[in-house]
Amino acid sequence: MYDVITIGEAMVTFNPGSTGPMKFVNTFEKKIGGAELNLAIGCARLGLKAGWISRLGNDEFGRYIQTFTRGEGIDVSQVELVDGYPTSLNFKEIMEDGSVRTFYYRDKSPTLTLTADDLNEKYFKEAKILHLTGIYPAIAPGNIAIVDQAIALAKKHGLKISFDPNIRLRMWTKDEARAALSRILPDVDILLAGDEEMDIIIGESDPKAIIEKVKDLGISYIAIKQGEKGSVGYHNGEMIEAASVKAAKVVDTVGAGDGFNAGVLYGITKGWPLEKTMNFANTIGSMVVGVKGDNEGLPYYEDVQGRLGEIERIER
Ligand code: KDG
Repeated sequence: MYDVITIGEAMVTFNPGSTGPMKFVNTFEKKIGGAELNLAIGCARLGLKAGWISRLGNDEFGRYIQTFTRGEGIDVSQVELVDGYPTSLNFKEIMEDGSVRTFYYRDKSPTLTLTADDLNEKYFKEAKILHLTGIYPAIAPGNIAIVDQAIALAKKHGLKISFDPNIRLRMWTKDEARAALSRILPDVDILLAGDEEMDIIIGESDPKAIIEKVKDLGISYIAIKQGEKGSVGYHNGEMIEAASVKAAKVVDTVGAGDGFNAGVLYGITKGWPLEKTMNFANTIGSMVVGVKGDNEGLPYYEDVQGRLGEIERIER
């Protein structure tokens, strides 16, 4: 049984060897990125069973991502390496304050070869949560049909649907994002969204106003991310404003939201109270920003316990 399954694209991510404008960066480190895969890695490191549905290029980069993912203990039985579609790339620019710009080379994404018929019903039957993002439908308009089929299978087999809009304005316009993502919202059970993203989708950025609007759609678990301001959670009539956890140092903000999401899904899976879940998720977000890379900073469960002071961290 999988705690979480997810669908999406991963890319080889080239992290700059120095901070500052990318045109002056001369060395890059080969890493891996992709919001859905980051989420799966975050869940697996915490101890959940995760599965990833995807397509990679039948090339060295595709094999690298597949091997890495398998090494993280994530099920890759639904990942195929396809000919004629090179594995996508993402180059990152990181400024001194940790802020990031990304430059994608993903126009011929291997995930374009995935069809709705490729979704394996048995896989959905064996899972508890389906996690979706707004990145996958932004790759190509045809992916919306695959998302629809995934939602249909999830509903048929009683999975909870978790959703992070992850709006990437390098991939589509605000109007396109709003049209596609507002269609998904009524099917969502667990919403994990940034306040600015919800402004694009429903025209509200205040967490309380967002919660009021989306709970009427039937979304039962809501976590609104506000970056340095912390997050606001809602479940079963209870609302919690969870203060942000100060990061020791911010070196790379990418992946913090995916880490937060993994923390919320972990808390939900374990049946934790809302407050504990939100603090746990905020703590993970603060740990991710201290490490360069989209998923390298995602902690193991004991690391979070150490950060929360629940266990003693023995250094030597
Ligand atoms: O959430 C982090 C992702 O944005 C990053 O790993 C790369 O998937 C990515 C994207 O499309 O930006």
